[in-house]
Amino acid sequence: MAIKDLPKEEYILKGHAACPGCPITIALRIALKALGKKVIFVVPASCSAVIQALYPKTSFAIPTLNIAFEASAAAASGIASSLKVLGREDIIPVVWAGDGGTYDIGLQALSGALERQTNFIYVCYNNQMYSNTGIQRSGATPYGAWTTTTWSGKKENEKNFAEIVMAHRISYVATSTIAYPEDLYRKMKRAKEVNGPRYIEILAPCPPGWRFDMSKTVEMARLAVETGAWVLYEAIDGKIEFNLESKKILEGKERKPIEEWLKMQGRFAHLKSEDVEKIKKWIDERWEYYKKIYSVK
Ligand SMILES: Cc1ncc(C[n+]2csc(CCOP(=O)(O)OP(=O)(O)O)c2C)c(N)n1
Ligand code: SF4
Repeated sequence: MAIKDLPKEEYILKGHAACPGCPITIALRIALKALGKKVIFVVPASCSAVIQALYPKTSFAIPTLNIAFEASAAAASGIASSLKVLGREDIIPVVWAGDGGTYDIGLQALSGALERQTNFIYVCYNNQMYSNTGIQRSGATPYGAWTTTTWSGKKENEKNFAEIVMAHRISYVATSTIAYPEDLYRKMKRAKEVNGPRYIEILAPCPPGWRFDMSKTVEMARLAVETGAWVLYEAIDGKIEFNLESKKILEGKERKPIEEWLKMQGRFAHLKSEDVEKIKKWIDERWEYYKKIYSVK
């Protein structure tokens, strides 16, 4: 499917309050084209809560519950139960949360909802920091990145969050990014068709937070995949399949040097060569691990 073949319906309207070049609105447009309007969105505190515009106006043409930062998966569980009682399981509760609301503060509620096999879709758009409150580090911030709480660069690596979700043994887990809209659309469609908990994580490069020009959002996301800093895969009933460029890399295509991705971002401008070596090692180790999974068929 080409971009021009995506449904014409728009559920994110003009007049939203996102920064120019914001990856969230790109992701939202594609996701909602796949999901359609029979959804109830649950949005914790985040840029997505702000993007909707100021009450009583909204740019979201879908029912949306804005909820406390830590409570999104719990709220979605309540909605899923209510829809079951009402016999309206054709409507899907969808959590739309940032990485701060997912990797850190929302993890307990998410884990509980996954354990209970809640019938919902959880989407984490991962911009690798807390953007809305002014760029603080999160559990998704990569090693070395500048944020307002890691002035000399973060000292820890990011969590592999999708793998934490997979450990709950749910039917569908996928990673995606806005540079591959057809892949994101397909994964959202697939998630829509499955029952039980479904998790999709979207890498979302944020121009002010990562410090790059707003015209480069899509390029930044594509380069993350081509350099191996981000991996595209889906786990269907626990079996992992790698997708597109990531699959090619596993089959022998050379990754682009990680330096190409790092040097496009002001947040890595201070890195010393030993920091770059640490990042390379971390990424190499991850790919070695993926190779092992991939070769066990
Ligand atoms: C319990 C609680 N702690 C902190 C905050 C302040 N807060 C609001 S939005 C936000 C950042 C959210 O980051 P993330 O989930 O990554 O979404 P993004 O802002 O990147 O879209 C924080 C810390 C809050 N609203 N509630
Ligand atoms: S700070 Fe980043 S994620 Fe938030 S609205 Fe602006 S571009 Fe989007």
